[in-house]
Amino acid sequence: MILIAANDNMYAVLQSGFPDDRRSVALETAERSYTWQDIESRSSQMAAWLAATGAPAGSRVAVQVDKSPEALFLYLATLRAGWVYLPLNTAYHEAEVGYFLGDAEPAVVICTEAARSWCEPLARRHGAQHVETLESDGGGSLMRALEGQPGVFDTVHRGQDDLAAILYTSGTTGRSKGAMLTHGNLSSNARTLKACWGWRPDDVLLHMLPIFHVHGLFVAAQGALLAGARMVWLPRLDIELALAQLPRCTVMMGVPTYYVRLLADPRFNRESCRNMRLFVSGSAPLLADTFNEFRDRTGMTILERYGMSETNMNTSNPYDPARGERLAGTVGPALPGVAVRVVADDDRPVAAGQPGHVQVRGPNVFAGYWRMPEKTRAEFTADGWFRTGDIGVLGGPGIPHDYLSIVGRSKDLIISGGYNVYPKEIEGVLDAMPGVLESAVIGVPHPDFGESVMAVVVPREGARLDLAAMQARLKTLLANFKVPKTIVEVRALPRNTMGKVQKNRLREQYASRS
Ligand code: MCA
Ligand code: AMP
Repeated sequence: MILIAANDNMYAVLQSGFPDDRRSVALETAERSYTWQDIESRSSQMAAWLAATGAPAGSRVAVQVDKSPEALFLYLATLRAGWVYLPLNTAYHEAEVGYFLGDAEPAVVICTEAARSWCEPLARRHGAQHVETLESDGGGSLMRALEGQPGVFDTVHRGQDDLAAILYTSGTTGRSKGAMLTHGNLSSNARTLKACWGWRPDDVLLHMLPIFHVHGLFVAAQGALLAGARMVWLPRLDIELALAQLPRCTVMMGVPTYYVRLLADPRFNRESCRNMRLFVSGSAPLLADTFNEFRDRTGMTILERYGMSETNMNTSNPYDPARGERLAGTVGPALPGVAVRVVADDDRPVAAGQPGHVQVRGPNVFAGYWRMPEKTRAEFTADGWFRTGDIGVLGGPGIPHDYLSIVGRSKDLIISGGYNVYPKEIEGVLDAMPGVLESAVIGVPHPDFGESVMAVVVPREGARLDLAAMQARLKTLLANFKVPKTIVEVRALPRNTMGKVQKNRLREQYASRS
């Protein structure tokens, strides 16, 4: 008897959820609809093209393009070909992209027509053999290159531990790290979320998130694909379009800013949500005020969950009321199969209700940082727990003992509108500017983005700083969400007796300066 091992390729896993009738609609944009057959045949053509480049399975495809159905098919094609997907935020500038390409050495780079003039030479310099373009309307040289490629493709066999994607997350040292996610990481989390959040084939997901991050790609899009559910595919958060589409949708996911902006529109009400069964929030803390206002306005309770690029989703407030209440300010219990603990500096669990470092373990936890074995070792305990860098509490007054609340971060990180900004990176750029002696970058409360980036700079002796010119210069060097919304000049930074800058004092001082 010949035993054929199941294919653990994430595409094969997703495909197991596709409806039998491949002629039904999978995804719709304002312009057109795409069937499940379109997904199969388009991803086949792209996978066949990747395979025809001759680069071996495991090669990287770096993608910095605007959101489109074709961009999603490209991700699926990468899985099918057994390659590794490397999505990049469209806000990144040349210097930022250059770092990623140099580190990941992709064989193929896909960019926009507008970026080709700088991206192609950069990609070639770092060894890419193929650079093609993809536009938001589905045009571009990639689509022309697909002509003649077959509409069927045998998805390459991959094991649980084979790499599926690398997601770059900035680091507290200022150097970005590539989190290596395996097919097993992605499939275990997608299956768990499908069961926990009750995904159904008749769901309709309102998809407005970007697809270069875990939230929009793995949690939202893969959730719908695995359920065989339809997606209403919007290029970005657009409240006008959201209000028009919501009444026919059942599920929506967003970072807290999405809910803040929906609530800011008086037309958003119970009627808008008449078919909705699930609103998910994550990537940043959801304020209790937003949670409560949302409940009052719509009669629905946002489900907040907690995840990371390195781990996908770790915890979730319950979907099923029989399993417990959704509580404001908490991110709920660990997902089935995922273990969460809160520990002191010595890695021993703290008492219930006490704050400590959040650590996680499970099939969702990544395989390590790309080409950074030492950094990887440092982020895991001897017994295999991943150090998230978040400070949390399990339980507490009136909160079930297994519910986690994120109460702070041990990593110096700002989350602005769901995007992570590492102060160290911005400080490095500021400190290199003429006339700057030193700087401190902090997060301050912001009504729309939750937190926003602010810089406090100290001039060199006798130097005069032009703060507006510095901000303009930063805009050319850094992705827009990293650029400080405010820059202030001071004579000295507050320091403790060890000489360390006291960012908490700056945060208190500037708390109202968003
Ligand atoms: C845009 N701007 C921002 C941000 N986005 N500033 C600070 N923070 C931001 N997030 C700036 C632009 O530079 C511009 O400034 C001005 O705001 C308007 O830009 P625009 O592009 O029009 O903004 P927008 O389209 O309204 O975008 C805001 C947004 C977007 C909708 C909140 O940032 C977004 O979709 N965020 C979602 C991020 C996300 O998916 N995160 C998941 C990460 P100027 O006028 O000066 O040029 S995954 C994750 O964290 C983990 C795993 C998890 O748990 O999910
Ligand atoms: P990223 O590096 O983009 O994957 O961001 C992961 C970080 O986002 C986590 O380590 C947390 O600090 C934060 N985060 C994600 N979800 C939540 C949430 N629901 N509440 C608070 N912080 C969150």
